[in-house]
Amino acid sequence: MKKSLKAILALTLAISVVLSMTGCGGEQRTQLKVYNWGDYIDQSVITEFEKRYNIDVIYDEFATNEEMYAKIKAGASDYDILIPSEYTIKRMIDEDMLHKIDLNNIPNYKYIDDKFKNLAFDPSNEYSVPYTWGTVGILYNKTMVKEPVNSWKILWDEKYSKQILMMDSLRDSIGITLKMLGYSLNTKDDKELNDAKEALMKQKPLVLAYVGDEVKDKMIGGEAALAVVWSGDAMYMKRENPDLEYVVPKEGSNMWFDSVVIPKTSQHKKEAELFINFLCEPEIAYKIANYIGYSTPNTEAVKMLPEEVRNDKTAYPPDEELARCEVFEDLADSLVKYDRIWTEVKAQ
Ligand code: N2P
Repeated sequence: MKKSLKAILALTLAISVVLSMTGCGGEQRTQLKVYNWGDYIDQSVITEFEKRYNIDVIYDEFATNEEMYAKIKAGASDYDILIPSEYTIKRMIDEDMLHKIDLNNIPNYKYIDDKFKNLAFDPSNEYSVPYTWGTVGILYNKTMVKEPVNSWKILWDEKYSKQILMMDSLRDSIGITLKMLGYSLNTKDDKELNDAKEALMKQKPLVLAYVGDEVKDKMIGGEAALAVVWSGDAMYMKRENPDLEYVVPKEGSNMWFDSVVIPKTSQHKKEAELFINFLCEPEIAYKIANYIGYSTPNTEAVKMLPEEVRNDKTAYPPDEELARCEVFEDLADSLVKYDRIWTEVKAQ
């Protein structure tokens, strides 16, 4: 055999080995790239989706809306699915960053409670499908805090110095401070924002840490007395440590909605819609809600939850408590004011 022919044969063999190893050439599996909050799904449902539809899911996590938005805006990612909160969804709609979702491909959308449809951030339900919802509140350890907890002001009480955990999330931490002061958590007013900044600066020496998902281990382990948390995480922590209790303070708080969207970076819109429909399947929505602790907007999934969960006011609060809450709005150009405050508070 001539040398060159041998070389060609060897090369052909090498290419076919590589192709068979990567699964190319034959049945290539689609990869669906999902970008979601940390601790925000039951991984077993991902495995179930991959098996059922012969699709590989690449799953990444973020800690805040701002982190997720910056990554998508930078343009180097190719995610197919994101699960942001309402104010970030609004911003992404306005900036033409999202695909419209064809609800004809989401037959399980019928299980989503009407209460979670036609909300201000996506008034015609064109871009988002509800995933979870909840509130922001104070989680406290009843063995360390003996007085009644009903006001954000307790997070400024020197008695609890270095026993307070704040959220490392600018909208949430500035938002609850604005509520403590009696202002709207969507304010763009310079004086009100300055008052909030001063309050956060004053609070800083009392704060043990500004935390993300680590709040769960810390509060379950009794490392702090009080923490600002999301209701779903509160459900999870209360289950792990019965000394913990959750309250939405009397001054009011934030009610939020996290929904599934398809960014324009997606090359797999059909599979992304298949995934969204899968998430809306009652059994799947139930599994997720039961595992992560967050409230589900899926009417059938709620019915499957244990009675003590369905009746727990932390996850399913009474209407009068929600009436005290405000939903975050996209701040557009005024976001830089919040950004500056947060950088200053953290840097001090
Ligand atoms: C889960 C974060 C939930 C976000 N770790 C609440 N909007």
